[in-house]
Amino acid sequence: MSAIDVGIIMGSRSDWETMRHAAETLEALGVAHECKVVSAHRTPQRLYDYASGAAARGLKVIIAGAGGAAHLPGMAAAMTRLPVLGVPVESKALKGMDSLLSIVQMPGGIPVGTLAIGKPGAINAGLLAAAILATGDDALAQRLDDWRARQTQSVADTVED
Ligand code: RP5
Repeated sequence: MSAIDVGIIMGSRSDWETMRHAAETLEALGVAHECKVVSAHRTPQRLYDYASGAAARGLKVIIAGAGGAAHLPGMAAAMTRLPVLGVPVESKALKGMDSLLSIVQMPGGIPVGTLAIGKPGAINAGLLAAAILATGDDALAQRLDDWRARQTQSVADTVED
């Protein structure tokens, strides 16, 4: 059984600038994870092997980020019963609207939990993965509560410096 709970996959090395925010969020919460480049169209066999073997390896959640014709999260979700969280990476041509729509518009039957475009989506994918895992992990639940409390405390109630 793997000690890694969350698999972060992305369609290209160029997605890392966005997806590293998911990894950093999981790091801050003490969630064991791995990060891999897995392209649905450039490395289809790698995607098949990764997604179809994920549950047996002990992964519990997959975060998949992709840009443009972002079929990676949906293809991954088709090959595993694990929850798949999709992060639309901002594209040059259409600012990530293409990524968002191609990830969020899954036909009924194979869900992908779709987050916001870019960095906010990557951060929230990390938080949502942690929240899913925290339903069965009291220590992680406490770390997530503490993280949220620190965020609350960091918000000043004044606009003055
Ligand atoms: C997608 O194509 C990737 O997810 C990436 O967002 C986009 C562009 O990839 P590169 O041309 O930068 O490798 O597969």
